[in-house]
Amino acid sequence: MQRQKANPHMLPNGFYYQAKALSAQKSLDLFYYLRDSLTWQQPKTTVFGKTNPIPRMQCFIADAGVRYGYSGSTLNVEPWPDVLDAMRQRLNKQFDVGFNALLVNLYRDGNDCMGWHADDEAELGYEPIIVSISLGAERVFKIKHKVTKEVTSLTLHSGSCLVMNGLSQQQYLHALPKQTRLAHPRINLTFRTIFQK
Ligand SMILES: O=C(O)CCC(=O)C(=O)O
Repeated sequence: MQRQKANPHMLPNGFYYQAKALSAQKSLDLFYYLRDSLTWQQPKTTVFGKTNPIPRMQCFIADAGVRYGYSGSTLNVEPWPDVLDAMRQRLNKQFDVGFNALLVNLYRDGNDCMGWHADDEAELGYEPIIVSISLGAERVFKIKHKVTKEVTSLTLHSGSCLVMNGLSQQQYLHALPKQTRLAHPRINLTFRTIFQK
């Protein structure tokens, strides 16, 4: 398997990275506000017949009536806090989309992680646009081509914005691996459009 460290300007097709989408102070303020005010859940998933809590905390925020089945569990839906509603409205204008949902992940330290997956659920549509904002500790994000298995690594900085669109979910998997020596927490916001069945 080939590996390469990404130049953020040379990411695989469908991935775009902006390191400083939010200022350092705004990112920090938002991190603490969300950590302390959101209602966090730790859903369970079943893999190969074994049921375990996922290795991170989550909060799913969405418009009324929007549901999201995620790895076999349905998340409770929380209303939009003003600060995140304002952010989604800015992003809706910037990307000319209509985000109606936001999945928030809290990685308490480097033991929390997300395994290889693609956000390719039918309710996200064929070529979804997902905007991912990082707050707090820097983490390594990995992108793997489904056929060639080539892996690209990208460091996600606090205040950064990663956009995944086009065929990114069809052609690639992505993951946030453990970094066991990391003691600091991180919050990730992924704005999505969910089409109800
Ligand atoms: O925390 C991250 O940056 C990864 C989030 C992610 O992969 C997802 O929400 O699908």
